[in-house]
Amino acid sequence: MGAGITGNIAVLTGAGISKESGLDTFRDADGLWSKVSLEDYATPEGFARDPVKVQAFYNERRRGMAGGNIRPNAAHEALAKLEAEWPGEVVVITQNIDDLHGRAGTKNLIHMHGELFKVRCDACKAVSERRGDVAVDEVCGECGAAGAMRPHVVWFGEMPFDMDRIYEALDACELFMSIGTSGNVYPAAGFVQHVRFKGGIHSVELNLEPSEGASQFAETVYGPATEVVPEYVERLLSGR
Ligand code: BJW
Repeated sequence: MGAGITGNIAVLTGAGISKESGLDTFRDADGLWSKVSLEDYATPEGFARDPVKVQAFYNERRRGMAGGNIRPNAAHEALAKLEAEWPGEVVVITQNIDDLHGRAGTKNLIHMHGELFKVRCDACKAVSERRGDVAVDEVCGECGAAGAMRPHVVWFGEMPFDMDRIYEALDACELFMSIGTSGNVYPAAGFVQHVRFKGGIHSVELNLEPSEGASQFAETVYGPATEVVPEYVERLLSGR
């Protein structure tokens, strides 16, 4: 149980927290990787082979998210409430590229796998906001390079963002919560081991089912995120 915890909290989230908002996970039976190949759509090599196909995939996901039907759910809202009311620091480290934590009100937020609503120029590395489609031959507004724009996301083989800040937050926390992630993808999958080895940090997994790393957590709670996350947050805030 989280009772007795008063210090900082580090929260890792994955696709499962956004599932009940209407977004696909990756590795569930109906997940994205059951529909498209991750080698083709989530690697720099796949992008180099067929940029038209990969840009179209991200354009479609961007349009879906911008459409107005995808909203933060009770789990995103509970984490924003935790940050607002908790006496210590709460940092949310999300693997998700959606904007649902931010829209729910989370401010101390790290998008370790990037953001769907941002694009990056591979030539000058400038990052810019983007709600609409990216054209394959688009010219960068910063440096003028043509055809160098890409989604500002982290593909396999690329370094996730803000790793120094993430390990600082993990080292400084008293509670590590992992929510809605299957524990298949590193380095995020290794965070629970990191806090275990450090010692003195309570860890809890909140997921629909046991993840790959479930046995490494001190506590596990299984159920839909919209139920288990608000309940767990209320317990923390009431000190139970
Ligand atoms: C619910 C729910 C509900 C459902 N309520 N729960 C061999 C060994 C070890 C590592 C490697 C290796 N070979 C290569 C690597 C490294 C590689 C890796 O991990 N590969 C593995 C496949 C083995 N990793 C990388 O390349 C990363 N970079 C890297 O390692 O750099 C070097 C480095 C070294 C040291 C330190 C730092 C860096 C980059 C990984 C990039 C991942 N990119 C993607 C795509 C992002 C863009 C996009 O979205 O299109 O990120 S892949 C995809 O997987 C996405 C996700 O963020 C990520 C994780 O998925 P997630 O969130 O866990 O989703 P699912 O679907 O797997 O799970 C959902 C869970 O929710 C399930 O458990 C459900 O049960 C649950 N759920 N409904 C609660 N309602």
